[in-house]
Amino acid sequence: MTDLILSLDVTDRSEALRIAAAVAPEADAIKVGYPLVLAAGLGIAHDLAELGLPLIADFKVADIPNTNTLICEQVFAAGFSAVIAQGFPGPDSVLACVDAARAAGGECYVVAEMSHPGARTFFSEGVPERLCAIVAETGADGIIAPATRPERVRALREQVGTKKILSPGIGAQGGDPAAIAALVDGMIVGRSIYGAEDPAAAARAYAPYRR
Ligand code: NUP
Repeated sequence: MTDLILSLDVTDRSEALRIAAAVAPEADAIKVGYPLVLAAGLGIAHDLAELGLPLIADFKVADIPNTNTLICEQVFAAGFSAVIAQGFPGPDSVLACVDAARAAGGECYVVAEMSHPGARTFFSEGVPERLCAIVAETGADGIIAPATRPERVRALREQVGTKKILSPGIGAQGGDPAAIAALVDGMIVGRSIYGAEDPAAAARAYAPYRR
């Protein structure tokens, strides 16, 4: 049993606010990324924060430490409560995100392994495990791991222990909530909720797997 995190990847401001308000009672957090922020502006974060749910910035921050700090300061000032960073730039870059999160009372998650088919090209051969080591070293709050590959989530759980695992790839990418919910702390679901005719009803379908 786990949290349900709405991935709000729509590119129309009023549609985003309408879907978020409808789904909020059925969800535990909202994740926003480049599609919505580039379309509607960073100010959308303040509007969404009013719904009272944690707000995760999926910007996959992946720069030098100083730039990561500057990015994350803007993220938290905008009203987000957590940020997602890439781990491959190395521990100092991740630590910059973790420090900025801590300074704002927020959280930082690191992508350990991505959910799409092509992710196998570079997120392989021990790399995800090394990224989990960076999570431990920097004190990040947890990882992003693929719902499309539950066996990999199981392996990465051994690496991160009680740190949180948030897992995208359920629904549109083929991941099955029944197979993944018990392994993770958060199910990240986008298209199969926001793309449904009745997003609130689509979100309610995940209720049996929620904490
Ligand atoms: O490995 C990842 N896979 C993934 O799908 C890491 C991510 N952050 N995501 C994001 O999760 C992706 O960018 C999208 O915002 C969401 C999944 O959406 P959907 O496939 O449920 O529509």
